Amino acid sequence: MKKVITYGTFDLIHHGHINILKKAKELGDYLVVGLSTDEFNAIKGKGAYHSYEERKLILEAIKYVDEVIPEKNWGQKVDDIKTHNVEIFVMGSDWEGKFDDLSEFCDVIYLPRTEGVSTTKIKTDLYNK
Ligand code: C2G
Repeated sequence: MKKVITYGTFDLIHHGHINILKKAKELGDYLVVGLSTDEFNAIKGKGAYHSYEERKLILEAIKYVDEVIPEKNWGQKVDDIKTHNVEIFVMGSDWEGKFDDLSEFCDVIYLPRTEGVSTTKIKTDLYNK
């Protein structure tokens, strides 16, 4: 079984998130998502509208997602890759190059971001309606 992992906040799930989850799953047989906890989001400087538990429930309902684990810090990725026997690490192209050090442990693949959508844009557009 080829296991894939990706990480993120996945707040206010939109088609950009679905696209990368779909493409990540297509690279293997099993997709693990490292979901940023509320505490880690604070460290990332990202406030999420939905709580970790709510974002986890939504992700687990997505057919491409096989398992959700908490992302608590920047440094856990190597342990996660080893613990979960991950062969492929995937992130959107906005992270291009940032995780190349993980190539010692698994394949590192950056996939094109979906243009024109982001959680921030959704919030802004709704606010300005
Ligand atoms: N994404 C995308 N297209 C968009 C928006 C997001 O492909 N229009 C991708 C991002 O590139 C990322 C994933 O969706 O791979 C999740 O995005 P966020 O929830 O914004 O996650 P982020 O804040 O980038 O956190 O340790 C890594 C971090 O946890 C990543």
